[in-house]
Amino acid sequence: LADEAELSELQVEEFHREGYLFCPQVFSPGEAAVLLDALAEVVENAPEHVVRERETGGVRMIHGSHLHHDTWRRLSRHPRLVRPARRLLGGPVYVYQSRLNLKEGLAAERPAQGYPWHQDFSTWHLRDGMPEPRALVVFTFLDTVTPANAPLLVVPRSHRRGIFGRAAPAPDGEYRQVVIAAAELRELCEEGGIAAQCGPPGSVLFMHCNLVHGSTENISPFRRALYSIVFSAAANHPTRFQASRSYASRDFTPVEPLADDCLLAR
Ligand SMILES: O=C(O)CCC(=O)C(=O)O
Repeated sequence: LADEAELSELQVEEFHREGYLFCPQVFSPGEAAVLLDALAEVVENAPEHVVRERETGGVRMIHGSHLHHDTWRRLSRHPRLVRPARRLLGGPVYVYQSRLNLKEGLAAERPAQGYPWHQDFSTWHLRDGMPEPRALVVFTFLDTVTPANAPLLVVPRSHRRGIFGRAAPAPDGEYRQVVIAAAELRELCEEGGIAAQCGPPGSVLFMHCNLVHGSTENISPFRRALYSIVFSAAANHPTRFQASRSYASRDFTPVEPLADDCLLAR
């Protein structure tokens, strides 16, 4: 990212054209170390909003850590995330959701599972009544991500055609996911390809909420942890409230960015 957490015109264009923007090492090694400590804390004191791996019982996903853990709260207000999110969404934003996606490395016979191809907005729209796809997912890389440890796979430019597919229960039972049918996927990938999102810790991926994405199981011995924060345009808030507060926010107050050194200064 350029100075002062501002995206360049070219980066903004790239996001709107491709549906995502990858920015390497937005956070320094020192800041990434603070995030790793926070990861260990939330996994150790896993609150009730934990989704576990079906096969191994290991932690797969934790929702809403920004609501009760200071480091994740600071990350969700970090100027290097909030200012680009405002720019890309064209105004004030609130935090709709956050999740830690863990994907442990292989420790026994069973690997951490992948995610079928889907779009995030479909769930928020169908279940929570979020009106418009004016939201984005900001993934902060906590570990080094390589082609070997099951990176996030995105289909460039697939965000432009609205919601695809059919409703299907999520494998973890936690939320309704709309999985993309094989024929649609082929067409989308023949046009846009598939881009694996790899990079060092502290890198950040800004992803449009209608971009088709997924990932495979992690058969490497290396963990692949990401922290994702969903920012939505301020006026674009849900109209149904059946999801728990840790999953979908009911606080639509626009976030104000903290100071640039907020992860290090305590
Ligand atoms: O962590 C991953 O590989 C995919 C996560 C994902 O698709 C999601 O959280 O919507």
